[in-house]
Amino acid sequence: MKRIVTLQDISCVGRCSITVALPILSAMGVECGILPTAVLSTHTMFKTFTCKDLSDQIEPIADAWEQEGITFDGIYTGYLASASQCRQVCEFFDRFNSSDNLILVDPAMADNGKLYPAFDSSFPAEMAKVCAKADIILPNITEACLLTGTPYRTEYGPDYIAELSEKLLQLGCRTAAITGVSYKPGQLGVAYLNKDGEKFSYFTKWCPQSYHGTGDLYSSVVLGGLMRGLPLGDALALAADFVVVCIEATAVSDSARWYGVEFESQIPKLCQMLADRLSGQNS
Ligand code: PXL
Repeated sequence: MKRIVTLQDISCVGRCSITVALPILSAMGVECGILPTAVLSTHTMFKTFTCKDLSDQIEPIADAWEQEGITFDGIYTGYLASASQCRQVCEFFDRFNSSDNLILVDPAMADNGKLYPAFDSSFPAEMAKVCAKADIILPNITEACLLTGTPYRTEYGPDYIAELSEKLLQLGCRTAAITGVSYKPGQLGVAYLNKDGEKFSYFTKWCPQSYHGTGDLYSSVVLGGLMRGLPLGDALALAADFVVVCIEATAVSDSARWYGVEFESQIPKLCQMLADRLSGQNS
């Protein structure tokens, strides 16, 4: 079984970061180690929240893992709380990266043209250094703009996404997959470009509802798919399809959008969708 480690916060309530990554990766048959970077009462979209920074734990935990000879097939980062935490994560990559493991970075810091409230305008430059070390990055369009200093647009065509992708690769990552891309009303999807010039895009239906934490759900499913041996395009498509399933399941309840999506009831479906993609690959 593949073992990954995810470096993100624990938001105790609100279905994001580690409380999404852990159950999703477990369900997909991947051992999920965690390195919690902070503990919050909820994510930062709730009006009131507490936050205990755990930056001082990153190095001793990494030291202990190194002494134990613990290795990871994948290293996955999401929301990071500060510029200095970005630097610590870069050091962690340097220590635990190897020729046959995969670094996936979800630069979770912004959406709808705006940085999350906890960050100031100097933060994207620090996150860009984390992205530089990744095999795959998964920014949404807002994050791609902030990482590359590109003006954010809500109306665009494939040329804009191609320009953003090229600029993201210039940061140093091997593959840039931009999420939340839409060229036609009613469609939403993902588009990637890699260093070899290979391109791929996949679209599913656009859902009118929007919930917190769907980016974290998306990235966790992508990594699970990759660790189970799916090609990147299949992993991105599986994740897109599963997010739609979860949004639709949530939309029938009256759960507030900041509580995230009800992925729990859909885990059997995820296992089936993964099995279908894996068997399609073998046939
Ligand atoms: O879903 C991204 C995320 C993760 N963790 C925390 C957050 C957010 C987004 O706002 O606040 C603490």
